[in-house]
Amino acid sequence: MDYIDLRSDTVTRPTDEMRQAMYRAEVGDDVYRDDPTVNKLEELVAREMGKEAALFVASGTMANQVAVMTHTRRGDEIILGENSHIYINEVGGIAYLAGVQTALVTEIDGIMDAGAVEGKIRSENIHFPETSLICVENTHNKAGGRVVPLDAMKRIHDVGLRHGVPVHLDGARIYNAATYLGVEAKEIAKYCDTVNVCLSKGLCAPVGSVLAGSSEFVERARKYRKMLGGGMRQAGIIAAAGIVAVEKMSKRLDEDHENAMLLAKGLNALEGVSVDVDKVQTNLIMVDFAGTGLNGTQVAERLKANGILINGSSTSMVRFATHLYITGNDVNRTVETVSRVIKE
Ligand code: TLP
Repeated sequence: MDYIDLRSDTVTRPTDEMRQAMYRAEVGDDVYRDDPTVNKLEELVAREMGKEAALFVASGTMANQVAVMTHTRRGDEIILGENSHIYINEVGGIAYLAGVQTALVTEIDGIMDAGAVEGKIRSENIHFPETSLICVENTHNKAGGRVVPLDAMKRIHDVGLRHGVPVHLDGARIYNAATYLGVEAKEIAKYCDTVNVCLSKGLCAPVGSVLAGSSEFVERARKYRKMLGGGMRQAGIIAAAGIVAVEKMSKRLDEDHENAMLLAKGLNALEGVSVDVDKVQTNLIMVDFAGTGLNGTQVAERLKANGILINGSSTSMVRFATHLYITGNDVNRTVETVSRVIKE
């Protein structure tokens, strides 16, 4: 059965154009820096982000982890959102790999208050760890794809500048944020020192993320990537799809955002289901099934039996994600099916 797959935008398969590009890709050994397609992708993303250089890595998690390892020393403290992907969803890598501890800031709709961030910066004291990094996430996954506005990004960056602490942006979905704001991605990335850009989410590439920053930073990051086993050889095969992702797929995300809004409105109109429609900005929506008496896993099981996939959850809140392979018809079918299964 061909499912309507709303679990994540990571489920997107490569487009035909990507498969053609992968087939034709010129390749070399990227550990020797000989792979022209990887080099082209890295230059492209560096340019797009307004940074000097970039590094192609296996995943968003690897990009974030390499970034934290490169920015910090063991025993340092980093400031990040208590609902951030780096803190919640990266298997404790920052503790295990980078050996850092965390100072957590509460986000409201994905946004950390700059004053709260500043309040977490450690002063000089024999007892204190050193604050060596601030991490921001835009769009914010757990907040339901919320966009951190440019002025909020700037305020946090200014805090970093005042205290000599770099800012890393988990921009896994930076193109969704840029699409929503109607700006180029570099307008967002200018408020960070380094940025993770995921190619394999809404941009549909099969694999990969790119970590962009200064040339000096990327040189050091390259070594950590190698340490983690991420020195890939003929990686141009996958980088080729990444080039299509950045050049083409980053330009059509407004369709996903429109479908997310349609889905949000459709579901919110159902008895017992609620979505805060005013909060929907990009391709992720948070749906609350509390009024149906079902939890996310129960809804997921019923939908699966009807050809629709969502991630289960022990609470009543479930995230739905739209992407290239979710059409307007799929949205209608999803709303109809949800309306039916919650009454079963
Ligand atoms: N997010 C995945 C899951 O891990 C939750 C998803 O389905 O949304 N930063 C952000 C903001 C992310 O949302 C993700 C993936 C990553 C980093 C990690 O990327 P990958 O999965 O490539 O390691």
